Amino acid sequence: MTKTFVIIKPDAVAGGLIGDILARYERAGLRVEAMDLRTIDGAFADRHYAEHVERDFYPPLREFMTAGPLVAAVVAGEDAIAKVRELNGATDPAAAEPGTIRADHGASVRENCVHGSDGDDSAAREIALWFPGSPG
Ligand code: 3AN
Repeated sequence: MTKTFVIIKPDAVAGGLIGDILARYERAGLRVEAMDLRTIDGAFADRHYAEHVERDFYPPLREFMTAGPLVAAVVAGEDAIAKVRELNGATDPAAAEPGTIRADHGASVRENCVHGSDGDDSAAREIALWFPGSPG
């Protein structure tokens, strides 16, 4: 049993895709353990994307991620980290496998609907950042 951290990004929330995306995770046998609709500020985005803050693509990503509400969630199950990343698809929706969330709904590398932790360490770090006080 593992846990991962998921964001349903502002583009997907605005597009009415919360239910579709959560249904895909649940149909894969995963379960939502914590979930919150919230709008984050730039300082919080900088903490989540600490490894990207110096990158050229970061300022517009920061703008996008703070522009409206997103859904933050802890998703749990067997191989949760890998399963979520498989369901999400490649970062670039144009390169994502057919049937993945990003292939079906993503508009661009930036506006790609979802985030999923990329490993055990990032999952633990992100769960602690977004849901402090949760058992992790
Ligand atoms: P993933 O979310 O697929 O693990 P990361 O961690 O490499 O991808 O990138 C984090 C986020 O940064 C991506 N989800 C995407 O929104 C954005 N991003 C990554 N690379 C680029 C890029 N070259 N141009 C624009 N946005 C990018």
